[in-house]
Parts: sequence; structure tokens; C-alpha cells
Amino acid sequence: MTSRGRSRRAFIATATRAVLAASVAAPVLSACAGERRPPAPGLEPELNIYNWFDYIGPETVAGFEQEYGVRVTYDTYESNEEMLGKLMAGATGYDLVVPTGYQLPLLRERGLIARLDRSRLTNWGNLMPLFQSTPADPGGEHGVPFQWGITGIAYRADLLPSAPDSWGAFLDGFAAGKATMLDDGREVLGAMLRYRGHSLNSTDLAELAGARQDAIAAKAHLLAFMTLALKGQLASGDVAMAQCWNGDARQAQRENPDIAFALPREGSLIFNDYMVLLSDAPHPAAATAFLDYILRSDVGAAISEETGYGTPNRAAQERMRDPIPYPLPAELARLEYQHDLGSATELWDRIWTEVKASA
Ligand code: SPD
Repeated sequence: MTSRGRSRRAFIATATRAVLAASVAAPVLSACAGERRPPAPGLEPELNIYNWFDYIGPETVAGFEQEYGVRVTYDTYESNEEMLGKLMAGATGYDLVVPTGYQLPLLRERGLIARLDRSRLTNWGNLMPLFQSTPADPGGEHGVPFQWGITGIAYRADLLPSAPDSWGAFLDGFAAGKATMLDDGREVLGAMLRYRGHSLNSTDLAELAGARQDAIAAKAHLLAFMTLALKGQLASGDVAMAQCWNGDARQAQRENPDIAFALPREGSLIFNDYMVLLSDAPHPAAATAFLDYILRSDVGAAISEETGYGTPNRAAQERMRDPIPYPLPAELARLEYQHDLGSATELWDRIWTEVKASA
């Protein structure tokens, strides 16, 4: 596996495991040291994946390379916008990317993603029925459900006087100077909209003006808008309270058990991320084989065990030691999926730029 943008810690861990795994997986290598076996019939010899940071099992990629004889280049990103920007610029060379559900309609409309060849996804039936057809991807035609999660507040229970249970904590200066919010306009403005009792998909001018004002007020108390670095900073105690995704909070808890996670009382965001095949994928057969591979119960379980996110894969969930159950209806009532903002996207982008530029 090669990597251009992956977080250093995850990359070193995976690379080390890959080297160890390769040393015991002699049968897949030819007699000539270092030479990979030829790709499985019909597959291209290479595959290029672009995924979120820290969002894969420790042996997922190396295992695929060994089993299928395909060399994988694996790069990572920190936000949907970063990934979308690259796709819009064109000719990325990537085969597979992992957008959040709200981006699927846009990617479909722009012809950027291909329809899946379900006859080659032999493990599709492992998915929970609720994930086989979703509002973001009716009929499950364009994406393999990958992980689901929620946004909440991760905090250091040993450093704060009480548990933050409201998005208002970021406005009140609770943990001032040691608080962070995600470097993601949809997340920050979405949280502020929920704080005021609105939808996190609002396109109402007055509601968005309020969210803008609150986000600017919150920024005055923040250490930074931060995404990738926040787990390490929570573990070290440089950050005591952070807007955070639940899986990333779980990962951080492994480094420091004093980290806790709360769902704000005003409610929050629930997301499904999908692995999709790009229309201009240079290696569609190898990409489809990878999609079927991650649908396997053992592979799916290993991914969720590592990431701390929910698996959409029922067979994988049954194998897990400590799976995250999908929210019950009463819990779902406090959670909201993001939607494509359509023509209001520009307005949201402008407001977020103003928040970031504010003193
Ligand atoms: N560490 C990777 C986290 C992936 C989160 N994706 C969904 C973001 C929803 N805004």
C-alpha cells in the first residue's frame, strides 16, 4: 500500500502491521522476494482509494492486496468539501471515495459516480435491510453503505466540573481556550441551528443569520476549529471539550479513558457514509472487488472495531464484541440527517467563510 495523505499515526500503524502480515503470508508472494502475486482474474493490478482519515481497519487494505494481488494507493481527507473540491477539479485518478449521504444526489446528478454492478456484490445481503435502500441512495444503486455515526461533544470528564449537555456550552465559554469545534461549516452552523431549535438543513435567511452570529460568538472562546488533530489533543488534555464524531471519540477513549461523549439536548446530526465508485475510475473491476470485500462480515467487523463507528452490516455486527446499536426511534427523534442544500450551498459557504475570517 502506498499513501500520500494519510494521518501519520494511522499510516505507520497500518504499514507496520502490513509488513508483519506480509512476512507470514508467504503463499501469496512469488518465490522472488517482494514480488506480488498477479491480480485475481479480470482485475486491474492497481486500485486508488480516497477515504476519510482513521476510517478503515488496520489490516483491511493489506488483506485485500494479499488476497487479490492488487496494489492499493490509499489517501485520506478531513472533510466532504475537501474531497468534493478534488472531484470537481477532475481527473483525480481515484476509483473509490467515501462521501456522506447528503452528497450522493449531487454526485449522481453531475455524473461523477457510477451505478454499482450489484451482480458482483455477492455480499450485499449482509447489509441490514434499512441500509439496502436509503433516502440518499434509493434502491442502493450508487453506494455501498460504509459506516454510520453521530456528532456530539467529546470532553475530558476529569478536567471539567460537569458534563456539557448543550451546544450552548461552546457559546458560554465553558472550557474557554480548551474547546474546539470541527473545521466544517455544515457541522458548526448545523450545531448552532439546532441550538436555536431549527433544522440543521435550514436555508432560512433569518435562521442562518442567527447561526452565523452564534458561531462567531463561539469562535471567540475556541482554541481552534479542528478535525484531524483533535483526538490527540483531547488525549493530552490540551483540549477539554470538542465537537466530535462518536467514532473518533471512541478512538480517543482508547488513548485516554477519561474522555466521555455526550449528545446535546438540542439534538444533533446522524450520518451514513457510502463507498462509491467514480465514473472515471481507472480500475473499476478491482474497485468493485474491494466493495464486495468490505461487505464481508469479517472485514466489516474489523473496520467498525477499529473506527468506533456503527456498521450497516448485520452479519458484521453479529461478530463484533461491542457493536454500536442503531438508534431507537426515540433517539432518532433527536437526530437529523443532512440534506443537499441545493442553491443555498453558496450562502452557507459564504457564511462559513465569514465565520472563519471573524476576529
Ligand atoms: N474519522 C472519519 C469520520 C468520518 C465522518 N464522516 C461524516 C461526516 C458528517 N458530516
